[in-house]
Amino acid sequence: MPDVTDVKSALRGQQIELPSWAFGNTGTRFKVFPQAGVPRTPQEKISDAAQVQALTGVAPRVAVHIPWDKVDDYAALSRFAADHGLSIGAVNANVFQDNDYMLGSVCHPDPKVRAKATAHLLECVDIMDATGSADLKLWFADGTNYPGQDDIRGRQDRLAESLAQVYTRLGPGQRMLLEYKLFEPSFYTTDVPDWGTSLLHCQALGPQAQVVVDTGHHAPGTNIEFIVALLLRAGRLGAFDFNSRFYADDDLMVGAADPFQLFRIMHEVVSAGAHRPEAGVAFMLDQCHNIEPKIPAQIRSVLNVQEATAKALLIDRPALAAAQQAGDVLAANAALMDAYNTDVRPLLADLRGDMGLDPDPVAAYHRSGYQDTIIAERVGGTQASWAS
Ligand code: RM4
Ligand code: MN
Repeated sequence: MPDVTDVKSALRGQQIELPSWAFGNTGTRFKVFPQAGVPRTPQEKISDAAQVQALTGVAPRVAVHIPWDKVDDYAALSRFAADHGLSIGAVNANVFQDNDYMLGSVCHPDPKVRAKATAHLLECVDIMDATGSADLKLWFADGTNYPGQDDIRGRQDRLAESLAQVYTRLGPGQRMLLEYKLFEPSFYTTDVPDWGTSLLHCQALGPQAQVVVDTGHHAPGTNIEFIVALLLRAGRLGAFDFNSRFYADDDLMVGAADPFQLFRIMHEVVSAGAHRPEAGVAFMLDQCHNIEPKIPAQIRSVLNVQEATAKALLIDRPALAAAQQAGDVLAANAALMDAYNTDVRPLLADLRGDMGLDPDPVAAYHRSGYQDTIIAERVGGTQASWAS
């Protein structure tokens, strides 16, 4: 069995990135339900994210989404984050909420619309420069709804052209992370629907372009850990957007729908040594908390990622390798299941003790009084929301 000290030190080094938008009001296409105490400003979102970091100790970065987190002075925003114990993670571009983008953004048939979308992506790189962010994260809603609506190959050419312009603008330590999604909001074709399309574009661009795997962006039944293994092998797994789904892009708390799938994914990650920060895989959360209180839900997600990682670290890898080599199917499977069925909560509570943290971050949050404070203080103004 792996040495507990090694497992703990790996878990201590893990870095999970929080999405700023998870702290704002979100919902479905039917309704956004407002919650008391929700942030009105990017700074208030960062303050909330800082609570998650303070209580878990493994969430030191917060991703921003532009223009939802637009400010006049991004360097000041980065300093504000630093004062709260955080740094700015990925800068997420938004080319899906402007009226001009009805027929697409960087794949739009009109070059003027493509230029506008590309200019926004370049603006996001400026924001990376100002904040010290290393990652530009791109997700495109582009696609078509009807056969014949547009030229499928032509749209790929337009996409490649825009991505190349943005890629050239990246600094040496900066990456472009290209996310894919099977469908929605487009229902016939999506311009970046799968990991293969994303990978082809990344390979054409160069080594600073990497694929993002959002766990909610596949057809039901897709073997996500297989995709993860292939991307790791190709050196192109840039990041995860972790969330859970039962049906489509549900964006539920990480590990809520299928903790076993999360474990299988983390097994591939750990077996490649890619859980270590220096491997360059960003473990981002991408969630929308519709009905649950946001800060404790983010804490829950962080804990669920930690639990899956701990279980993957506990796999007896020499025993697994020996069983695989011997063709002992049952023993190989048992090596995984023994680790998965281990209750790692005492180990994680112990680790938090070592880190000077409360062993139960959710309970500590409820005791802290932070929720009451923000409900009392955040009155008036416009609550942050993905709908605006
Ligand atoms: C998209 C995609 C992006 C996220 C937005 C909010 O579906 O997952 O990563 O930035 O939603
Ligand atoms: Mn995502």
